[in-house]
Amino acid sequence: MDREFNVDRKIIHCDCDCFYAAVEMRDNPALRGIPLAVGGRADQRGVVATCNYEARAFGVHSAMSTARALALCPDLVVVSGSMEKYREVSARIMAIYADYTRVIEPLSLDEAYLDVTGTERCQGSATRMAEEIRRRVFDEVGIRVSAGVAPNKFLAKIASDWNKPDGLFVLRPEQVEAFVQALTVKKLHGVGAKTAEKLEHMGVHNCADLREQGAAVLISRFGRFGQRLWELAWGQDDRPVRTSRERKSVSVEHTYSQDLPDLEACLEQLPSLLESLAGRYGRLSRPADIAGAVVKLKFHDFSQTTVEQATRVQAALAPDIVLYERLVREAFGRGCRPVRLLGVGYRLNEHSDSAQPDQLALF
Ligand code: DCP
Ligand code: MG
Repeated sequence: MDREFNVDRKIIHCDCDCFYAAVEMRDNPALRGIPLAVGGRADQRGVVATCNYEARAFGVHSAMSTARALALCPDLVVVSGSMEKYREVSARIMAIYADYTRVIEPLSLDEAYLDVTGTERCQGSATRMAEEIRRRVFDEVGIRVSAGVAPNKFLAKIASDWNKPDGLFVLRPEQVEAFVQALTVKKLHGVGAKTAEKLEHMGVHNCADLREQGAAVLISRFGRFGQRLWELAWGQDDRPVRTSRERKSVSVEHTYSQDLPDLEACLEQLPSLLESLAGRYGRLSRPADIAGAVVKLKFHDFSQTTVEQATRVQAALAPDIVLYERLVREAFGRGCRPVRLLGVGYRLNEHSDSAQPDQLALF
């Protein structure tokens, strides 16, 4: 039993290269080899959902306004996307993954973890499985997938990004230690620009530096996240690949660098939060019915409150701003103090696959 427990897992993380753009280039040869973005129109305050690598060379990236993207790259071709098509392509790719394991955790349309620990295909070699998967997805679906192979999810995800695009990176258990020590903290999940800067000030650049700080210091500086940092610094991540990832909610939250002083300031932040929420909802790997609207609010003293209201929305064209304003008012009224974090979300129906994806006006 103990031996079983200690067995190294074999996790593959697969992530398609510039997914929406790749689908568009696959279907229209005229779009290949030129800078291409999928997104909304500049004259409608649209944003870039993604762009191909030719466009990235100009500094264009996801979530940038299309107007800004065109300023950086005047020859950029912008096409509106089709979520329906991307869902269909995604399903075909996931079906290939299913030939290798039943333990698949999709994270979005173009990204999934596979636990192939017990798989006998390819003589049990996860590296060969990843190679075969990459080849098959290209031959059978026409899309390039980058893959990472490692003993846990955290490392597999970093690995798939390592040689992107069209790359494979394998981290064998015996290579993990050296790799993690040299790994820059910027690659750690949850370490954004702000945390990276804080760590930089502490003289921490890579995971070896993190270890030197010790768990106590990290926890005192970063709270619960410090504990997580400590684990990551040692390359540890025991999270299982969760198969039936029935999502119960989808949400977006933001911690403000300066507290929002009053209710008005909170309400002002709503439109941009709701826009992100709509984007995130649209990218769920499976369509899901919305059962409720949720607002979370953390006051400057870290006390926190959540308000939820059931709604019967089937598929959201856009989040109902009036409803969210009411929820924010109610949440704020419980504390009437400056606010450091504001979050908005949907509660999802657990057993639903009936939402009409094409009703989602993402672009
Ligand atoms: N997406 C989006 N808005 C964002 C980020 C992503 O609509 N802010 C969509 C478009 C992407 C898809 O999700 O094609 C997958 O997201 P990824 O982050 O995996 O980005 P790409 O697959 O486009 O590029 P990469 O090659 O970096 O994986
Ligand atoms: Mg991708």
